[in-house]
Amino acid sequence: MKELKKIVEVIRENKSFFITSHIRPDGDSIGSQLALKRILERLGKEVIITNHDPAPKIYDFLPGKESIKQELPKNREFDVAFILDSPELSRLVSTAEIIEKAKVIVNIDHHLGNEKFGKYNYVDTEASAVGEEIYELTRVMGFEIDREIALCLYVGIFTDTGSFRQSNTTPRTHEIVAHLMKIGDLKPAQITHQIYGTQLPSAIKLLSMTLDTLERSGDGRIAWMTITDEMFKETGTTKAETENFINYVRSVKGSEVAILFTELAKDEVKVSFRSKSSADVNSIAKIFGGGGHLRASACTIKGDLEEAKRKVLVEVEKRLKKVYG
Ligand SMILES: [Mn+2]
Repeated sequence: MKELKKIVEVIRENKSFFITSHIRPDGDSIGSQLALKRILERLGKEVIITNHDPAPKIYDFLPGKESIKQELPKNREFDVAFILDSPELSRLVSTAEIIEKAKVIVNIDHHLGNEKFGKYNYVDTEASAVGEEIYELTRVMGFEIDREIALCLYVGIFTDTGSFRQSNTTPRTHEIVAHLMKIGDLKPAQITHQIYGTQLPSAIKLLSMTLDTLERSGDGRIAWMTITDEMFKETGTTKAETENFINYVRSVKGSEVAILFTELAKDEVKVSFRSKSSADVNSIAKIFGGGGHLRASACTIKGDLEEAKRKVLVEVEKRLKKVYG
């Protein structure tokens, strides 16, 4: 609360703002950045959003999305840089250099192990999404949310909670969402359709190929699927189209840890984890330089795909042994 009040002061006292978030942005990073931009603009501030990667096409319906740039503005300084949904600066990649060009850094995040790199750090690991935190910020500011902001925040919370199915969904999440729905006259069925009902046939082809790779450990507690670089090439798809794939692994009966291995490039493997039990996948991802939340985390491993899989599976086995003996 104290930190939030400080951030409100920072907003009041400054004029130019830069907003960024992590590589391969998801619904929460896009939604919360656009909501914050609109809040600041309505207060008469100058705002620029830059991300390392473009936003997935499924978020094209979000108001202001076309304003998100990939190139850092040249020869520019900002009063304040907001860094959203990113536990560490290295996750920003190309936009990290903004740190040297802004007088004040504000860090708003909900990941475990956030490095508190800002002058002000609003890090709430109980928040389901940064969308929730931006909502709380507007409450402290006494700022009236409009339809566009409500939609952006809703999408952030909706996607980061896995459509309100994951364990990070709290009573507060539903209170906030109920309020957003009322203010924005939001239609959940329509939004769900826009995010999950507009897949290109090529993405479905990739999904079908990916489902075919399902493997399980002997006891069935670990389930995993693999997407190779070859599969992306064959279907003409990109990583942006795989956001929902991990949920298919998660849905396998008896699986307690679900893993999706994605070959991002030759010798670069992204590993996404979901846990349905008490197995803490944040600590597993941490072994490989990643992190996230207790039941949802990720890391990127440099090296051969098969080698990465073997290493990860050994660690997951070890963790599960600790839980079950
Ligand atoms: Mn998030």
